[in-house]
Amino acid sequence: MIRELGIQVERELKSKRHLIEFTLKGYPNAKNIYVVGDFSCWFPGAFPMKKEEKLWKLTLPFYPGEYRYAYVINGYKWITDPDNPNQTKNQYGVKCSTFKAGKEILTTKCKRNDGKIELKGLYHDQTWHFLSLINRTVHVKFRARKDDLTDVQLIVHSNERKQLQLKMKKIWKDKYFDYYEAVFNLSNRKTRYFFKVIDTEKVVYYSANGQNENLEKVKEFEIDEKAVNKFRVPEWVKTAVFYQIFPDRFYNGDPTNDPEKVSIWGERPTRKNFFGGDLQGIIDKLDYLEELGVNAIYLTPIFRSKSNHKYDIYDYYTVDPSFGTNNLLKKLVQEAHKKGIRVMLDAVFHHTSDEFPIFQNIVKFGVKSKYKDWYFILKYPIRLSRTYKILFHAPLPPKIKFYLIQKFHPPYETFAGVYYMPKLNLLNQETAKYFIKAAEFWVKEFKIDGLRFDVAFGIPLEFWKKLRNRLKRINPDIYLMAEFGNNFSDITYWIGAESFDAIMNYPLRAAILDFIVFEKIRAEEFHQRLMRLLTKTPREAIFCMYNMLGSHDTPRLLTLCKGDTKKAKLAIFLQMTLPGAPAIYYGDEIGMKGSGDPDCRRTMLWNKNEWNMGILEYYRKLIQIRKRNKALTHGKLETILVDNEKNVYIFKRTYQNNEILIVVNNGREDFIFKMKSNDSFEEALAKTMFKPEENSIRVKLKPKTAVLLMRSK
Ligand SMILES: [Ca+2]
Ligand SMILES: [Ca+2]
Repeated sequence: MIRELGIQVERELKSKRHLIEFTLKGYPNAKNIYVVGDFSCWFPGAFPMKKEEKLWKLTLPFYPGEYRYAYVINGYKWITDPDNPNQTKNQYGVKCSTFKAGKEILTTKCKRNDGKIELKGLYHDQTWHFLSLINRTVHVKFRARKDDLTDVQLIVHSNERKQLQLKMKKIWKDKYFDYYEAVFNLSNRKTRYFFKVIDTEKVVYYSANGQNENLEKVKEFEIDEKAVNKFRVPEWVKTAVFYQIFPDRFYNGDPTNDPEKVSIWGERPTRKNFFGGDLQGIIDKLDYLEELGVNAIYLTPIFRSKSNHKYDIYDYYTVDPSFGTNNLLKKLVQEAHKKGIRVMLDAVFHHTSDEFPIFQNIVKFGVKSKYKDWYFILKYPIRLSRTYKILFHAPLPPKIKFYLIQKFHPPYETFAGVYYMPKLNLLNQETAKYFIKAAEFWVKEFKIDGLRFDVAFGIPLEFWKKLRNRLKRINPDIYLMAEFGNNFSDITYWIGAESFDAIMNYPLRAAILDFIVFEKIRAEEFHQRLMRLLTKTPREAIFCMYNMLGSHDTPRLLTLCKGDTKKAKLAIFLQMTLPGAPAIYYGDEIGMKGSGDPDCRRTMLWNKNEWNMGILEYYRKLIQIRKRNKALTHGKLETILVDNEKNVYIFKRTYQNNEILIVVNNGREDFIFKMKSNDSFEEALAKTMFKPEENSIRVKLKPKTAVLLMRSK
């Protein structure tokens, strides 16, 4: 059952969210029941319900809107809410339930130009959703019902005499609301503000005490710098260009540490084979990375594990011997730092290997093990059924296999039904302590710069909050980045002062691929999806999102482009020019191919004759352009033109007096870009000059190409 309990008010930041209570009857013997939904990547784990007598319960705060959800029993059995008749399907085509938070706000009909204003729809608070303060620049957002208003103005006071009146710009709309934004610089005086909300003749004021028609009753919002500044992200990430390495496949720098049976470098990867790549190999190739221009590397897991991917760790304190030693990891970090290259490791805290000694203790001692609460054991003794074993090894299509494995699952919760990855119970204090210590050990001992958290969306936020506090205390500059497994999920809970600095930006990847590579959406929808992301991401985090076009879990870019380098280049172009830190999956820079896992994990090509030099040069150039222009790393984005018919998207990135105009022709025809100007412009990639003729600049773009235009001095 779903019930709205009321409004949760957070006084300091003036936020009001609707408290939604989820309840479920029955299932007296369940170990865990999770709420999953749009807000948790549909993955069980982050939101466990609590059993209260005969009911399972959980209450979560939401902004008004429509949300989809389901329940997952013991991590495997998916059910819709039996007491809620409102059902739909999620993006995976699976049945789910749906609810509206703040229903009374969503149901009224609104019209622009009718002289009426839907008061309940007006909203602003001082959380990152609506207010951010970076380097004395204040970004203010305001929300109103969709298509209700003719104008919104932001009135800013810094002292009695001076008043700023700013017209707010509409930046995005969703199904129910319009979102407006204005930007101003903070003065040294105490700054106060409120909103003037207009529909033709009707004027209403929105301030800290809500809506008022009477200006005298307005109680202004005040900017408390300390409260607003709670969410801080590491500055270095803004200028980072990441390079993701799957260590077994990058370079074999030390054949003496190879696993027993290694395949020949260049053979096709299987789920089980090894190739002997290692940390020495990465040290040996640091010059290559430096030359490419990357200044941060992200290594998939490197601690002791039996698999080639090492996402099933059995010793969190020791580098896997086939990769090297702890001392070699220290050396790698030192050598990388000498070149100005940061190092990010992969933290796998959602599950361990089934060979992790503590799990083995439970296997041995069963319910008597003192560690039994470290995992979610559904049945003792721990044994895999015959059916499960047969299914697990059967060569079935992945979707069918996944379905069957969930049905005949192991007697404990796992990652996606994989028996050798038992899921950890991080709400158990001892367990949480153990893994926080492991993370602290890496940060302190190895001086790493970042951590990427595997299956972050499957772990309760309470754990992440603790971990964040502890790690940021050791190194305030540590980058904490979450894997995010769903292209359309709401990131609200997953970025901010109580969770992560940023996420692996699969949603942006999906938008770029759908627009450029698959041509499933056109310029208008690409723009909408980009604006949704930029509106829903904390301003602070926008410039340090991990923007990738591929990873060890996806087919490679060039393969998705079916070898069309024009498409690949245009996708790379957007990755390098949109806000956020671009991340290259090893080998993509030389045009490596590979379909889904394990084929996307082929060995790196080191024979230059096999490299796609065109793509490599293109990456190098764009990286250099990024490095020279703060507009691309720190600058705001402004959409200039969305031409759906021609499929052209034009935007501008600006930081102080650094301004870059970016024209993307994703159409099938040539596009002539014309702009009034008396100045000359230089195209940064080809270094072509465009001089004004009859007071205007004219640039011709071939299909599937883009340009970066900068005013020439
Ligand atoms: Ca209206
Ligand atoms: Ca080796």
